[in-house]
Amino acid sequence: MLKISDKVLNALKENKPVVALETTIISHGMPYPENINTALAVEKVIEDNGAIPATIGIIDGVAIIGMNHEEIKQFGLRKDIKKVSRRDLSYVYSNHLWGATTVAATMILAKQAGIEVFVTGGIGGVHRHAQETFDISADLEELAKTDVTVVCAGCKSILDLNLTMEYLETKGVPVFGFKTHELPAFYTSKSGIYLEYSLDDYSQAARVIKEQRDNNISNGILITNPILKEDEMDPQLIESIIQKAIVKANSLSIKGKDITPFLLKNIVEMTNGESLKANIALILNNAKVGANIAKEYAKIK
Ligand code: PSU
Ligand code: MN
Repeated sequence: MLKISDKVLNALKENKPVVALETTIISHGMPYPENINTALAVEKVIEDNGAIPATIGIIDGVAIIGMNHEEIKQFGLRKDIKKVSRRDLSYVYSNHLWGATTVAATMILAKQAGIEVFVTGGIGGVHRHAQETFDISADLEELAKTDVTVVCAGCKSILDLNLTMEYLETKGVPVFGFKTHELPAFYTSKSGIYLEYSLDDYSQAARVIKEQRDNNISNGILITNPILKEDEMDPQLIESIIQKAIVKANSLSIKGKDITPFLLKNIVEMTNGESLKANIALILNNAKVGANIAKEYAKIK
């Protein structure tokens, strides 16, 4: 069912640290050519930090664990790639389509391949006004049931971060700040939301993962790693742009799976690429942290 690259397969057999990466961020999350350059740069950071990257997506209906550079480039170029979350998997498999996996679908495939640590930029969450729209990302449901650790820069404030935290609490998902007690808000390091648990270093993160798995507490773990100070955006600027993007999405009746890509694209345009720069910087930083957590976990698991 899965096509695991030789490199990733060998690494898994030898208990070397492997880090999963998603493809929706390439096909639907960033413009060309930054999408491809970033995906390749993220892989390089993971390698430079001593782990093996496994970019995950679906090619002609086959789930690939560990894409080569040519395949990654295709995800940045092709226009016929579906955004694939849990519910889309069987359709895309059975119709031999190309699918870019979201956080949710990447978690499913990482788990199936035996990969514990997954690095991304930001996860989906509870959208603003979800009380009326019911728009809650399937990423949260996946964190509630799939045994994978997701390293991200928190949630984008296109979402309602307070509601997202409540949802994760209800679902029993442990949320950690990496060297912080404040939930990062993707483009900025601060959200005003207190996190009870902060991880001081990579080995503490690895020990948490080990306890979760050894005790069969079956669900995901969320590690939030704040964007670096020098890469942060002005909180007021980004908030006003997010509000404008949401108004535009509503006025065009954008719905369902199209909302997040629409907002991301419009935010990049309205910030003249400044948000893209922040996005790239934070994911490279997450790659470093995730690779080192995977390395520590491989030592003790
Ligand atoms: N946030 C980003 N970039 C992204 C996404 C979210 O900053 O590319 C993508 C991820 O793949 C995530 C998905 O899993 O959007 C969530 O989509 P939705 O809100 O439709 O669940
Ligand atoms: Mn949604």
